[in-house]
Amino acid sequence: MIVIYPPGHAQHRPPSEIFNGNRDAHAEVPSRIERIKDALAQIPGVEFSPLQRFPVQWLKALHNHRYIAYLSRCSTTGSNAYVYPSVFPYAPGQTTKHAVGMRGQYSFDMYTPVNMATYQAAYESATAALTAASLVRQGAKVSYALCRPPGHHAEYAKMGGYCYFGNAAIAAHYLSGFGRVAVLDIDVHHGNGTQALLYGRADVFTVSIHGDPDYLFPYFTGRAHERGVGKGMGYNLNIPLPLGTTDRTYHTALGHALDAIGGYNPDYLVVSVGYDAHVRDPIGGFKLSSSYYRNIAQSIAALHKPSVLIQEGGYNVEVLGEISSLFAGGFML
Ligand code: SP5
Ligand code: ZN
Repeated sequence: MIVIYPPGHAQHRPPSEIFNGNRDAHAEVPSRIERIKDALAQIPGVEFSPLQRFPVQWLKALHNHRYIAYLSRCSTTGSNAYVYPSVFPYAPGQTTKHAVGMRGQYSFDMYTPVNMATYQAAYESATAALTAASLVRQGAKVSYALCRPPGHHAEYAKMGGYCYFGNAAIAAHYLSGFGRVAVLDIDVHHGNGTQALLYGRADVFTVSIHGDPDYLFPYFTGRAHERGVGKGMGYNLNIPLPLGTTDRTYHTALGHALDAIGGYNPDYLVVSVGYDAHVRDPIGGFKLSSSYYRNIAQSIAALHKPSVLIQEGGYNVEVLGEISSLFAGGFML
């Protein structure tokens, strides 16, 4: 397994997220990825490989160029202070040049602030995903991009859910130039961004297992009736599960997801790996055990597809080392 680590992530450290008018400690902290990196470094058969350079065109393939330019401009402010949205567009398609307005124009929540380090970190995170994809295209069986910030909530022109660029969708789009691609998202939250960025496509099959949006972020998407649009109809599969879901229930859903992916018969697999369905995650609400993560990995690896693992969520820093070891180890069994 080849692991890609984006060093710039550590400069992006939002202090807080705004929830119901309160400033809560931000869950998406740098130590998450440090713990995972340290754990993976202990595993025989894991090697680290540096970030390769990819031009911004790879971001523009899936994101609005003005959105990218906005994030890029935020990196030139010379201020370490994080800015948050206050006012959101009140009708579809509305735009503004006002700094306060733009924060809302390019966001869908108040959990995902920006400072001068955010663009570089998010760009490197996407680059880690692209590097991992290129290594698999060149023949590696499995690569693991330690993406931070995460990506699966980022929309075409909006940040949200701690995400800025759609790392998994970007990697999938890259690989779609070389064959059919399936994306499997096991983060506990619905990957609304991945879904939206790939919704009209039949050359990328997107599957997500997640907490029922009636009870969990991102609330507005992730329902089973969302199956794609146009040529992409039938190439998006959502499997929502109730809060409190255990290993047993999850395993049935995972079986359905893997059967569907096997039927699609992709040349490449992209896995959005979140560890926030773990029983000790502070925001997930599922009850998966640590040892079951080895089982999940083994089941996915049994598809025998060249696979790119993309880090998404997982917020209990105390257990991320253990879970990621079991997951990476399970993939290499
Ligand atoms: C990538 C990823 O996993 N993003 C998840 C974003 C979900 N954030 C939800 C934040 C929940 C707010 N905290 C509630 C505190 C109640 N006291
Ligand atoms: Zn998540």
